[in-house]
Amino acid sequence: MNLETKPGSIPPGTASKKIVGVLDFDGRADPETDPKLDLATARRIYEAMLRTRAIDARLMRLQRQGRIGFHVGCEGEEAAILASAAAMRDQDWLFPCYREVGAALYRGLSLQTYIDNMYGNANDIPKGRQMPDHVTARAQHFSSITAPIGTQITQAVGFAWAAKIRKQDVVTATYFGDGATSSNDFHAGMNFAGVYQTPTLFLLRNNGWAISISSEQQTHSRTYADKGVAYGVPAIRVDGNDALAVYGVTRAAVERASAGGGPTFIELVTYRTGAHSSSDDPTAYRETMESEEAQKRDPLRRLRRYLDRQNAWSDAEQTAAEEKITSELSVCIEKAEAAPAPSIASMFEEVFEDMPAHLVEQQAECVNGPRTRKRH
Ligand SMILES: Cc1ncc(C[n+]2csc(CCOP(=O)(O)OP(=O)(O)O)c2C)c(N)n1
Ligand SMILES: [Mg+2]
Repeated sequence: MNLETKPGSIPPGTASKKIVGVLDFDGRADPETDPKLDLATARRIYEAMLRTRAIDARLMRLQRQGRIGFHVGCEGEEAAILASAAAMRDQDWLFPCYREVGAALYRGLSLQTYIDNMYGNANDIPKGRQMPDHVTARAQHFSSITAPIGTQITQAVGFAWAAKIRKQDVVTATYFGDGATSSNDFHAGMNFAGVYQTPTLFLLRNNGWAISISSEQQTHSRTYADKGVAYGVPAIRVDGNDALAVYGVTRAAVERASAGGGPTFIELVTYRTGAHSSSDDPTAYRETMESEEAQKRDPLRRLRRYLDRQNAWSDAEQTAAEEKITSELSVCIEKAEAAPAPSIASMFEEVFEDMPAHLVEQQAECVNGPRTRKRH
């Protein structure tokens, strides 16, 4: 038998390994790829990135102080998240992983609503029934964050298919990590989107790690973008730490999907500079040197340098933006800590329009049971 490809050789039909970029490390834009983003939008993206980083730092401190139970942030991945979210139109929907709360805030979710979710208090929309950082923001066209890896991928494809059937001009974008490419939902979503040509953007945040599993352990594919090719979905690799490149590629994919051109798989090549979450210690499985190298690629620094070159940002604006988010956070935290916990009865509510008899019985038993009595 004559196999066309020898074991270990590069198979035909792979995606380009080239990583599309616009900004160099000093914030100079390449005229060939520059999406010529208006400065107001570039500033808005930068401010959102700055805000997201400040929020992450504060929430991690609150977790260390024992005031909240958990936090998962996006340090180092802000451009991948915020520049892509900024490229989506208002009518489009985002189906996030757990690192994209900044995108919901960018779309108008109130900081108080997010902080209430971090505390799981009575004002939290899911009433403490979700983990912290698992917000829900329907008004912002941002689906509820789900904890199981990959489930948002099929949700995004189904939503896009429904929009296509109804002839609505809606594009969906789903964010997921490199680890999620090993999930069943990734296969189901990619295959369905390819066959039915749904208007869906697959935004893979390749941050190099799935908790402690490196990309080398995750896949034997040459690149993650190759996985798009396997499903007949056009795939492109982008520097995920380069806000302008992320914006330009995402916007082009939205326009193609909106015009009936089907899905796009975008591999956002980035790096998770922090821990996976507040429950993780990355020094147990990776060298710190690697993280230091990543600091040089910091997405905030690169966009700031670009803005500086256009005289579109100043140190005074930086300080003002940092002070604003610090005080906004203090107000929201104080309110969230003063709010009561959700009632025990609420555990049973908001699932069924008419609560079935067995739940009515269980609710009564629970509210009259020992959990509602004062601790002795
Ligand atoms: C179905 C499922 N399996 C396992 C987990 C536990 N888990 C939480 S995060 C994570 C790693 C995900 O890595 P990746 O997709 O690369 O996303 P990243 O955290 O790097 O953004 C795992 C395995 C889970 N939440 N759901
Ligand atoms: Mg990852």
